Amino acid sequence: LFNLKAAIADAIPKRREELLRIKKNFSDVKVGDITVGSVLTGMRGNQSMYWESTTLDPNEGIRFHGRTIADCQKMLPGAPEDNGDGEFLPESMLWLLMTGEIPTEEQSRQLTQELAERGAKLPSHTEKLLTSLPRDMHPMTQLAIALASMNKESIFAKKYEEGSIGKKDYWEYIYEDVLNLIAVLPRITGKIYSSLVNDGEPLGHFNVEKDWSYNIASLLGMTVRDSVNVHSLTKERSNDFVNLIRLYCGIHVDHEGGNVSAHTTHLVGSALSDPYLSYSSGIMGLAGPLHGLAAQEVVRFLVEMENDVDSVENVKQVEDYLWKVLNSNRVIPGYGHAVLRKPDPRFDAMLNFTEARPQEFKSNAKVQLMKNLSKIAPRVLQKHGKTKNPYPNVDSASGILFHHYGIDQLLFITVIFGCSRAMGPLSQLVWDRILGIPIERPKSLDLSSIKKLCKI
Ligand code: CMX
Repeated sequence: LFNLKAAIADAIPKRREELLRIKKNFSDVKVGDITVGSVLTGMRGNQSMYWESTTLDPNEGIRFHGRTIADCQKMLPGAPEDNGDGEFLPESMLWLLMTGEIPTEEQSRQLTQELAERGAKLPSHTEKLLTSLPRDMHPMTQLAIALASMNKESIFAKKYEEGSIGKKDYWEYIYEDVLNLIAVLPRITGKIYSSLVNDGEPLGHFNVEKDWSYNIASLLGMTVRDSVNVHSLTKERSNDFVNLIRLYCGIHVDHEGGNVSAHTTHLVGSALSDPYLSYSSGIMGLAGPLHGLAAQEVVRFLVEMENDVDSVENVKQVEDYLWKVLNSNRVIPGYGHAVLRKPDPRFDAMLNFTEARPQEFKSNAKVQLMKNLSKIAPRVLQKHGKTKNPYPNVDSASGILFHHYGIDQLLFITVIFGCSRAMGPLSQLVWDRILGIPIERPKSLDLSSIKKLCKI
């Protein structure tokens, strides 16, 4: 089974049968209690969504079909040219998310090639639309617009409109849209970035022989072979950047179902909006500063703080800076989490990337500040006494590493997050349709119903 679609088709009967059996025999089993507290505080702790591929343990962090980041780094295939030395490919992760199985080298290679072929061209209307957008429109808004415009390409939407498909077949067309959407993300990303820094002129070439992350890097002008080479990276640094994209995109794919971008994609998709509309909505959620936009906010924060302190080693000044932020009722971006209660293992993975390259990062004061902060900020936040999790989340490390290699358009950074996050929620969308998960429609409560429940 070299082809991803065939591998999914192979997994379907057992999964459908399992879910059906549980639905039929165990629907009355209680999952937990919903309290007035959870109704009034963003549904915290309310276990009420089905999610196929990832789960988040408050203490241990994310697992992808039960596998930790370290497991994935050991098991998932990387790019053939790296001979086992590079990071695993996000394509390998996509296979794992979709099938629950670790792909073979051949399967990973085949999926890489399939995505490159599907992504070679951006629809001309989307390209034109992106060209026409104001240069100072936020890059995340541009991404959401580009994705929504591709609804015109949706195979699922066309088939549905024709009335030619039955419920059991929906997934096949959703799958086609999902793969086409993921495939075209390097092109959209490159186009948005070139508008910001190169007057819309391409910064690099799309290479059908190469993997998805390589093409993102190339279209950002960061590879030696295929780019116009605006950043003038050496071959070694360029390879490192490609591997940074692979690592970043490999581990940001999903964080179980309840986070804003994943939940939004799933919710909008449950109305049978096609994957382009669904993920465009997810991107709009990712663009919020308490969620994905924290990636951008952290870089801005580090840049500003570095300017403000005499030295990034000056613990007292860094603490004072943090207190100034907290006392003005702002959050410390990159810290805290709604579910996690320990340091984010995705943060550790990003940190390990820098620690494997001490020469590269040792003279970057902002990277040093990011590392120092991960020790100082938890103490300050604990003293502040509000945050349930005072530790760094993934966003506290990631953006500054892109910045280090020359991606200095701060507002752009979350777009790379948007490339990665497509993989988890859109894999779920395929399985939502396979399993016939119905339209999502929780019940809301008004104040008088809550008062009645509280007997007040
Ligand atoms: N700095 C300052 N205060 C913080 C804080 C932080 N980093 N994290 C939480 N708090 C505050 C909350 O604002 C809340 O204050 P109020 O009681 O005044 O409303 C209080 O501590 C309790 O919050 P919590 O239960 O610990 O956290 P929530 O589940 O409400 O929020 C999150 C989670 C991530 C939104 C919050 O920690 C935050 O704002 N962090 C900074 C932004 C950030 O890094 N977001 C990225 C998260 C990862 C991602 O989704 O990409």
